[in-house]
Amino acid sequence: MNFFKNINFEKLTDGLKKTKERLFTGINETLTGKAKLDDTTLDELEEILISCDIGVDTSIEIIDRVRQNLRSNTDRGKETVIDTLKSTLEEILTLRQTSEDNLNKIENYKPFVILIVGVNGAGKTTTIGKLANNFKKSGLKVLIGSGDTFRAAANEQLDIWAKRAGVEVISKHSGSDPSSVAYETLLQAKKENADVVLIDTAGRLHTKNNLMEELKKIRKVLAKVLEYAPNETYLVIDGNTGQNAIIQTKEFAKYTDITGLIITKLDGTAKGGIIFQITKELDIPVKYVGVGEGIDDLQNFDPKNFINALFNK
Ligand SMILES: Nc1nc2c(ncn2[C@@H]2O[C@H](COP(=O)(O)OP(=O)(O)OP(=O)(O)O)[C@@H](O)[C@H]2O)c(=O)[nH]1
Ligand SMILES: [Mg+2]
Repeated sequence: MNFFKNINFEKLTDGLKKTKERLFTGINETLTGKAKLDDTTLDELEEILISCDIGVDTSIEIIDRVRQNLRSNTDRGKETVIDTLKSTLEEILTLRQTSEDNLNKIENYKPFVILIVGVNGAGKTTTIGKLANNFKKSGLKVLIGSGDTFRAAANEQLDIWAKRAGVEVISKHSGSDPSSVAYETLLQAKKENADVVLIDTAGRLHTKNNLMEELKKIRKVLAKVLEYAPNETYLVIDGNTGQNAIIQTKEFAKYTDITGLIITKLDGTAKGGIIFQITKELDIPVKYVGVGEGIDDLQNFDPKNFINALFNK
């Protein structure tokens, strides 16, 4: 089956506008009118990378590789430098991408279960609405479990997204045990023969042990109904988080096996370079990127496309 992949180059370019302005415009201006590529220019490029939150170590490594790659090249003009930089950046974004596409796995499990976790306000609920919409476009039957029983308005917010996507939600009154919502959602999904289950969870600080332990319980309960569940656990990270994104991911990974990352709100930040640091430092693939608040604004992450959008003139 050919699943719908949300890849829209124009929207991605538009969504990454702020980071692009800082990165591409900065690089372009630095290289314009330079007769030769000297160390000062390379240092300036490094500064630009760092200013986009690519991280000091990663930025130094990128510029070192560019320097190396250009050493044997007689053409060190602006276009060549930009092309070298682009391919080096793409190499980094491709580091954690596996050839196995999670979409293809969906056909082998019924239902395919995705647990969504992350700190408060990262964009979990919004992302679930967008994911539901994307899966629905593939003709899949989607069921959402409203596992955020902590915040009073959580059910309502999820209901609105589910309506937009045209899918069903299983919820309980606030204060219920989130594990019991997860349990009932899976039972219902089996009964209704659903293809994909998305489980929302309450935002939790990675430093709060009891809340992190709760995630373990949710997973245990899911596995009671379907021994393979969850198939995926996605950690949602706000693209504005900066360095803390690395710490958050490491902490969540201690409690639950994180199989993929979703970086949201890239449209609101000039520091979208965090995605390079994340792929460099963490052995977890980025699966999706959020580039807006609309239902169509969650795109499948594709390194080449991402780089081209960042360098699109
Ligand atoms: N611009 C933009 N805003 C986003 C994106 N993703 C989420 N948001 C906004 O971020 C805010 C928080 O989103 P939620 O989905 O409620 O976040 P959450 O992680 O579920 O929050 P809690 O359940 O309270 O922990 C909302 O105002 C969303 O519209 C995105 O990709 N771009
Ligand atoms: Mg939420």
